[in-house]
Amino acid sequence: MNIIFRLLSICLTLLGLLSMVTTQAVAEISKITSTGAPYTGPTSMPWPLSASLSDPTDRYPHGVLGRIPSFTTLTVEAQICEGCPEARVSARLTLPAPLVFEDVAPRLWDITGDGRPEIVVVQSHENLGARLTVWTLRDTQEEAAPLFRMIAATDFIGTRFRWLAPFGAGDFTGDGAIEIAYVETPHLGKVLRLVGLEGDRLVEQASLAGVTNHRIGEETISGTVRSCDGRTEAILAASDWRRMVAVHWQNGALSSRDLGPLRDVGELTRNDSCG
Ligand SMILES: [Ca+2]
Repeated sequence: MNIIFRLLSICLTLLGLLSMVTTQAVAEISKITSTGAPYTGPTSMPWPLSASLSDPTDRYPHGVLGRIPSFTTLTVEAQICEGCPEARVSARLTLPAPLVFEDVAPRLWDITGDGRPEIVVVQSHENLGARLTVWTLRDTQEEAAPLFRMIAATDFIGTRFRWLAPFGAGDFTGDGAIEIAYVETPHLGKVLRLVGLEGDRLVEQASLAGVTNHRIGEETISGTVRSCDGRTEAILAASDWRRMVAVHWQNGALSSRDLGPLRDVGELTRNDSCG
């Protein structure tokens, strides 16, 4: 009898340890499942094709995105390698509390500069508000390997119900590295921030106050990053939404110029031709 109790106790302890490991791991990784025949070619770095959010939750009821709720699941469809006609895979990542995805949609942007897209998405913490995260899919050669990896993130803003709105990426500072552009607290502080990859962090390279790209209830994020005469610039609304401005890097800082009255919010996204 005593031996049975001991065995039971050992089993329960092992189960407990296993569930702790699983809970910790779920935030960062997710198993990839193949929907086609196994790919046996020379390369197996997944190439992201599309990304979406699903599994709405009401545990972070911020509600600034109109009918778009917070989500717990990120799904990325990918090819096993660039140009492979088949062997598509679908990777899913589900966030545990206190984290959610709070975004209009994930973006496929190349942040590392190697041509392969990363996944850029806003994540929010129930007590600390939003942060920007960048994800990649890992090599699938390791059998049943977890495939999502967060390669970098900003700090959380630090306060519940504070959000940020990414709208583009490009080499603003001319050093060859890519910066992601977002407006932090577009309804309150209205600060443009450019962040670049430094190790496993997104580090601020420049900022400018007095611009914005989202109003409470809108289900899209406005603003454009464009390249004109070799110069990368951001098109945004002035903080009062009456003027349109272009922001570019000049003499070691961000500088803005007026582009005229803003009649329609759609102009901020359509304005991707130079002039
Ligand atoms: Ca890349």
